[in-house]
Amino acid sequence: MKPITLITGATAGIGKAIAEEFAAHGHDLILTGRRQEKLTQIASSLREKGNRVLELCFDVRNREDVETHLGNLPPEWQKIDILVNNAGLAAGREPIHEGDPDDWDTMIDTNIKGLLYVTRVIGRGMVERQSGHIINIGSIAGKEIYPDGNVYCGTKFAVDAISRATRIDLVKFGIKVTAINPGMVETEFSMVRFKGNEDKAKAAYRGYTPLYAEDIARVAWFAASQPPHVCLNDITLTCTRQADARIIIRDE
Ligand code: NDP
Ligand code: 8X3
Repeated sequence: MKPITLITGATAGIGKAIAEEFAAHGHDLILTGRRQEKLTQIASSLREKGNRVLELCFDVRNREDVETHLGNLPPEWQKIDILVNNAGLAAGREPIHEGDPDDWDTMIDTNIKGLLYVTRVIGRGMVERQSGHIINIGSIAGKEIYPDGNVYCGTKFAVDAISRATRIDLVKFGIKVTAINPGMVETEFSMVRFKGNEDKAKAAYRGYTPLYAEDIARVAWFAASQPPHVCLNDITLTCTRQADARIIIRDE
């Protein structure tokens, strides 16, 4: 039996790149996201390369859907070795008094509550089997705050805390928990954050070479491929031009 990896938010960006990386290393994959068309495209291209793929289209914010889809997996897909909690987003970037509460709800419901719903269902099976690895995609925004990052940073600080707490709860079952905290990665992230404003989205990556989704995927694979007695707990990475959550050296 090949190892099974479940990746949330695998229709784009970091999740898609992790799917491709783990597929290249022979894993069977459960891929989730809300966009069925994208899921089908990615799953088909991986199947063409010989990987077994299960596509599940649902919104991680919907607890019932999470439990229905992930709590009733076909028997051959139930023994999940690695869970990558990647689905997430930033919505808006404004000072706190100008923020849109609907954006706050979206970020809190996706980045925190969605991650919790998925972890609870998949974690139960890992506990029963006394093995597994949970990889949470946090952010540098979960290590340091920056101007107008308020609620997004709050959700990623929560991911940082939840990752550490999950490790404490599950260590006795032999389950690894790794948090990967990237700085700026060029994906659909900024188009989503700035609600389709291409100028603002492009400006986020202008004048320097940011991280790419494949860089995060390589690091995720590095964490996943350590021997059983080694757990990489917490990895923060940035592109070389980025020093922390605020300082990026851009060309003039
Ligand atoms: P993308 O926008 O490219 O991808 C986000 C993925 O999350 C998509 O597959 C999307 O799928 C999925 N997603 C979003 N909301 C939901 C939802 N409610 N239910 C299910 N899936 C959802 O962004 P990234 O790849 O950059 O982001 C991935 C993760 O990495 C996020 O957690 C983000 O916070 C984090 N991150 C990103 C950084 C960056 O600079 N890009 C840096 C640090 C961390 P669909 O739309 O099909 O549902
Ligand atoms: C995404 C990176 O710096 O925009 O988590 O918050 S940042």
